[in-house]
Amino acid sequence: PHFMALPINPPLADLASDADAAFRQQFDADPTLHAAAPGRVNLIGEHIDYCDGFVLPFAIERYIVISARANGSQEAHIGSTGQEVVTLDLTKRKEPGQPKWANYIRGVIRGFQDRGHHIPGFDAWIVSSVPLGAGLSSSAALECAVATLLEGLLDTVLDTKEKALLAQKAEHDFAGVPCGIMDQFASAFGQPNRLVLIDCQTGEPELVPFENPDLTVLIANTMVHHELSDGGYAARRKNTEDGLAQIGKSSWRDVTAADVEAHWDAMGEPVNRRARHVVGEIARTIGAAKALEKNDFEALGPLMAASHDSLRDDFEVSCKELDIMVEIARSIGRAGGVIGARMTGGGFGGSTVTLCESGRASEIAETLATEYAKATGIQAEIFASRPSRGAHLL
Ligand code: GAF
Repeated sequence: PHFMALPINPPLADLASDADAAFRQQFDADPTLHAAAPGRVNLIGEHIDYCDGFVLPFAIERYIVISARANGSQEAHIGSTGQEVVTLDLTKRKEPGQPKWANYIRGVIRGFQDRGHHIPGFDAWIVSSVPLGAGLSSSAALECAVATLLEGLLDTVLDTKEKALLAQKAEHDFAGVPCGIMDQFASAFGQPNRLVLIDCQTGEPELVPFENPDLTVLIANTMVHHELSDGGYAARRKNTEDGLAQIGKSSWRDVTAADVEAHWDAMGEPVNRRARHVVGEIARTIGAAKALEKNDFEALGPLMAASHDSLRDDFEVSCKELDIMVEIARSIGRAGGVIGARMTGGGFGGSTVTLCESGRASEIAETLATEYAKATGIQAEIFASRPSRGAHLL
């Protein structure tokens, strides 16, 4: 049988030439700098990066690419497909403003300004193959791409961790999302054939091999727009802080399932269920990293399933469409080549991640798309990605 081919992830060179063409059109000059940074998918470890947990994302073959050139002025002119060109006065310390999409850029510029850098004027054009609002960290990709561009403009190189933290601060202070470190770390540290296992207590990433060609990671965008700045994310984070305070420990890493039980009534609804998610998900992520190391897929699948169920029932960040997509993957099952499936990223819409056998990947993608369309009337966007290289200058 023939199945629909999975879409090809646009090569970086193609994105760069698209950005160059738009840049020339807009600015009537040739760009001299190119910065790229990827989105990410998370295999497991959700909503625990801000709880000192472990997370297991990787950088995907979907990028934001920026073509740019110094313009000899004190202004940045930045364009992107479908947006008005934004002008930023670089003599001023950047503050959040309008239009909102430029806040990621303002926030990163501010991070460099706070480190004593004077940013020279530049023109830039941004293109993206990271689906927007799909829970695949297009915002972290933009932050890391801008930070990389500024490194190029200033002829300086930040330590990778510092760059990721600068990008995270931009997200906090300029986009209003109190995110953890997962997305910016994945976008900054990603490498081909490597997962970015992050110990969020120490803030140290470990690059873990993920090379088995028989494994494919499918990403299914439910097309339900995910928005983290509307309060749901911040509310979850607050729940976990309240839970930890009730339990009376200084880190979730020291909290056991028995501690959660013992403080169940005192924590009350919904904090107790949030706490159960955190403790369970930390254990599952450690288990999943070990299972992957041993190619133990029989152990991995149930961990991914339990992660999804916990995010749906206890953490309440899934949605009907994510649940449907995951259910379809589950019903294909191990016999049909699916190893595991779950929602990925912050939730409230966005994407699922399905780990499957490569030989069955197109067939599985087709079933996911067809059954999802039948159930919801929505045409999902499904693609595969190998782990890819983090932010860099081209
Ligand atoms: C979003 C956040 F940005 C991350 O820091 C992480 O908390 C994730 O949601 C949930 O795991 O992507």
